[in-house]
Amino acid sequence: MASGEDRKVALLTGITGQINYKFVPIRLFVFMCHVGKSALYSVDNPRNLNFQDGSYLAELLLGKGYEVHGIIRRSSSFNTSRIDHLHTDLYAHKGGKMHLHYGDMTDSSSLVKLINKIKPVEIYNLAAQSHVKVSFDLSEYTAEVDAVGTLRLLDAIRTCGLEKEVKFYQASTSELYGKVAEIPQNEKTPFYPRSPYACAKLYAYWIVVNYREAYSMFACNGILFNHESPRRGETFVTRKITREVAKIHLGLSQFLELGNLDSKRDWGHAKDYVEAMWLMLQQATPEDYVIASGEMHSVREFVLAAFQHVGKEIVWEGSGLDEVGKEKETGIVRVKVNPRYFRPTEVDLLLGDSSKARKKFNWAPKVPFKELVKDMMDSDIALMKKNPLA
Ligand code: NDP
Ligand code: GDR
Repeated sequence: MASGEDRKVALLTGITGQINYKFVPIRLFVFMCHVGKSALYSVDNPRNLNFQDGSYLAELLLGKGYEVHGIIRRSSSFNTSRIDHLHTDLYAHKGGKMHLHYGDMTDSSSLVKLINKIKPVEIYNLAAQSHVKVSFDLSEYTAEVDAVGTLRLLDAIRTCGLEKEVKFYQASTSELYGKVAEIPQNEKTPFYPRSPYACAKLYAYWIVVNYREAYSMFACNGILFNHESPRRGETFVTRKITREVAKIHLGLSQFLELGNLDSKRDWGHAKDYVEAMWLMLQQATPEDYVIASGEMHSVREFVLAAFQHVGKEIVWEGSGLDEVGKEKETGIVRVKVNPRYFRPTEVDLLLGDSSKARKKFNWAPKVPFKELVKDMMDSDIALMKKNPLA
């Protein structure tokens, strides 16, 4: 094995999150490591085309010469042809530098075995049950994966005796701020989680801080605000909107149903945000950083921008559950409110202040809001044209 200095091996959990299509439809959970340059990550749900952060991060690392290892979950509907493609496509693998392994955040022994075998120098923990609304239904499972899973991974590093070698990235979240105490939110803003998901991520945040202090581990929390892309999961609000508006534009659907139109988010592009993950692990000392665009928009504004992209102007009528969005020109109802999408406790607004990251490692988002909407709309229109049943 090459010395720690020359190795570039990354292990990624959550590698099937927002993955690249050309990479193959796989969600990656990534642990990261690097031999000569290698990384390990975990990929789940190979059947699914929407793999966000893991896919973009894997691309970035492969481009930097890493050996990337991704962890994937076993699924009953495993699509072997897609996995075969992932394993055989030299372009996707950049000359065989990408490797997929079965593992799971709920299975300590799989984590220990993989870390011991791969000996990564960087580990990116992106794996999570990441849907806020679903976490109210699957609260125990969410804690198992998002909270205890993070502890398992940190302990697996220690079990392998690699706590002084490995740099660890934790996918923390703006959801930690929840019921916000101040605007904008930075690294010093107090947390007030508002969902089982956010509570689980709060545990993960603090266990990362604790292991950093207790065992001098190089472990960082990236407190990332919402980031989206054409690879975003279909049940998150931005992608749900762009998919449905694309269908309406092509005459494949009449309207879309949403929950709270007034919640506000700080939305950026996932591609920009994975770069910040990597940059955090290249600093001299391990610290926690907010990553955000610094711009806030409501769900309602996202809807308007998506329709505007296909030349439709929406006007709002009524209020509460009776509110609808009508196409100005024709009067056709295009948006309805459905209470099934409301959450028991909502996060009303999030706006990040990422000046620490901007100062410390010169990070800045490149894709503004309008361009993000355009990227997602163009991609979904192309997707629906190719496969109207997608
Ligand atoms: P996704 O939901 O798209 O991806 C989550 C990944 O975790 C998938 O690959 C999923 O695999 C995997 N996973 C879920 N459960 C397990 C498990 N038990 N064992 C192993 N892997 C598992 O999320 P994103 O890519 O959008 O986000 C990546 C991470 O960043 C998540 O931790 C999320 O909570 C966090 N985050 C995301 C933000 C965002 O705006 N996107 C903002 C802040 C934080 P499978 O495909 O099999 O389900
Ligand atoms: P969020 O993202 O909860 O911020 O978590 P999501 O896109 O699910 O919701 C954003 C806001 O939109 C409102 N909303 C709807 N949401 C969904 N999913 N579906 C709807 O129909 C709908 N209508 C309105 C929501 O109530 C909410 O206010 C995401 C995830 O990626 C987390 O893992 C991550 O930690 C945070 O972003 C930062």
